[in-house]
Amino acid sequence: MTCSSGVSALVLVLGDQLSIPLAALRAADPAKSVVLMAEVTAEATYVRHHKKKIAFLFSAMRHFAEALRDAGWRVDYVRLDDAGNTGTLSGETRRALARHGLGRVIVTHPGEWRVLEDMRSWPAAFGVPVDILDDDRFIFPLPDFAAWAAGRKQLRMEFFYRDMRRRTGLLMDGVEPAGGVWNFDAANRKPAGAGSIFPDPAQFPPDAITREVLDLVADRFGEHFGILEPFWFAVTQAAAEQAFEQFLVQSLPKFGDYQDAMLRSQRFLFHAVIGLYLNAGLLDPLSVCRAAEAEYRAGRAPLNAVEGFIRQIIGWREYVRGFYWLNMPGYALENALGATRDLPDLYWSGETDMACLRACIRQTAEEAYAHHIQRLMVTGNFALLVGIEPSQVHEWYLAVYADAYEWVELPNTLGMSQFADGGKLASKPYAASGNYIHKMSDYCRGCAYDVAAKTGASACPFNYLYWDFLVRNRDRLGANPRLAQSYRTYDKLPEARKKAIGQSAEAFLARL
Ligand code: FAD
Ligand code: DLZ
Ligand code: SF4
Repeated sequence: MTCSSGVSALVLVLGDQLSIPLAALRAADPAKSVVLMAEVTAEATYVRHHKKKIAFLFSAMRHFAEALRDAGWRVDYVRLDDAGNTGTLSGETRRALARHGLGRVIVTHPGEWRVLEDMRSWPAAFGVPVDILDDDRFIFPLPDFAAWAAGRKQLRMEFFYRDMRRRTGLLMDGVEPAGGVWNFDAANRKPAGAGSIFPDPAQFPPDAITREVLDLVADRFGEHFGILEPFWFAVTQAAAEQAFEQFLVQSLPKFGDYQDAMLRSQRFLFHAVIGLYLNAGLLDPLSVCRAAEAEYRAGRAPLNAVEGFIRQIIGWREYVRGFYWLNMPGYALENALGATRDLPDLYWSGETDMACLRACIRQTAEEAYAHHIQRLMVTGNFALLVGIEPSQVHEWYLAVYADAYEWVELPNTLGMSQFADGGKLASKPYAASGNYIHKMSDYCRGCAYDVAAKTGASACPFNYLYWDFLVRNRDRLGANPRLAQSYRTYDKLPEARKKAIGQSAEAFLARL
């Protein structure tokens, strides 16, 4: 994975590598090299990505190509509808090598196993060396993650996170964590109160480049999930930085407070809505963490908020990336709970009388965004309880969110949300009854079901599906100490209630 500096090469920049200091760009000589960027059907359709996600990436790619040209690079940009476009990354790389007579490819480590495997076949297929350089936009190199994981019986994010705090010096006072504790999550569980005012994330009207891309996406991917317009995402580094600055001022001070809350009229609450920018390379993870820490040090944001935000990025984000590469390719196939149900059509149509699911799916269609608890405790929780095959759940999450790439989406979906890895990532399944959703949201008020009712046709389905899930998976989950209390509670229920739970679940699942 090394490369002599400043060489002449074809530098391939992928759609989620839109960072000027990218490893592959640093390694090549701009005077003797050509940058290849290619819009290809295969990447837009291997899962049928949300229209807004494709539009965001194509527009950001086109803007990035301009920025590279301004920085002195020769850029060969292949548009989706260019004559001769082969529709694949390998096809476009092969064509570009021939077009420019170059004898080497340099690329930064891709975010997906599938793409890496493909690239590994290129030296033989193209007859030129292909240098795949470490992606040092991530803070923790992959070999270090493998070393960190080696010999540990169980991997847990919290210990990784503490090492990351020490490694980066973020929120450290000498060798001690700022404020004396590592994690302030206990302060971060407030349900959203009536009257709270939540700012919208920064929104940007489409410019001429984006307008052209929107027309292309409407024309070519009209059948894909999601609503294309209004489109307001940032598509340049400068605009993404502006969106982040706005978050720092407007929302960071309250970031922790309502992190787990859900409101039908407020889609973003105090979340940053920067996942799509970080993952495409328009924002740098370490820089955003340093900027957040500066807000705390200047007294403009409290420690619980800043610690919670930084933990998501140097903790969860880095952790799931290391975890993905450590466990692939087998991880994508795991199905520890033996779930076999097909993904119900309601995940695409949003047509259901369950108000929480309807709201989260509609929001996903409109924004290509839902925040973590909507993903985990509504759509994810439902898929877990009714036993949808994890690979189908994975495909859905990978397709519908603008920030979704397999390295981050797969561990979150398969591991955290569906417990399909049997507990490698999470210590217990995130299964919950309607009571949790009721406590953290205002969805239940407008629902056809009664969240207080436990069984029967009008009862909230989450209530009986929760128990049915535990009963169905007793042989796999019964020994989990974190579920012991739930199993004890179930066992103490009157037999008539247990029977009603089974009957309600059976009737619901048959209708599904
Ligand atoms: P905020 O809540 O404001 O958090 C700030 C940043 O922290 C995020 O932008 C993100 O970069 C990082 N972060 C927060 N939580 C996580 C996490 N669990 N894992 C990794 N990074 C995290 N995140 C993705 O970036 N891409 C995905 O495809 C994705 N799929 C998910 C699927 C499921 C089933 C679940 C439960 C979570 C998934 N997440 C994914 C994690 C999380 O939901 C999103 O990162 C977050 O909602 C993005 O919105 P935000 O930028 O407003 O985040
Ligand atoms: C997601 C995506 C889409 C929709 N289109 C392209 C594309 O046309 N060209 C490209 O280089 N990359 C695209 N991407 C991002 C890739 O899918 C991503 O680089 C890999 O999945 C690795 O993370
Ligand atoms: Fe969702 Fe149940 Fe509440 Fe309806 S009652 S919104 S199904 S949690």
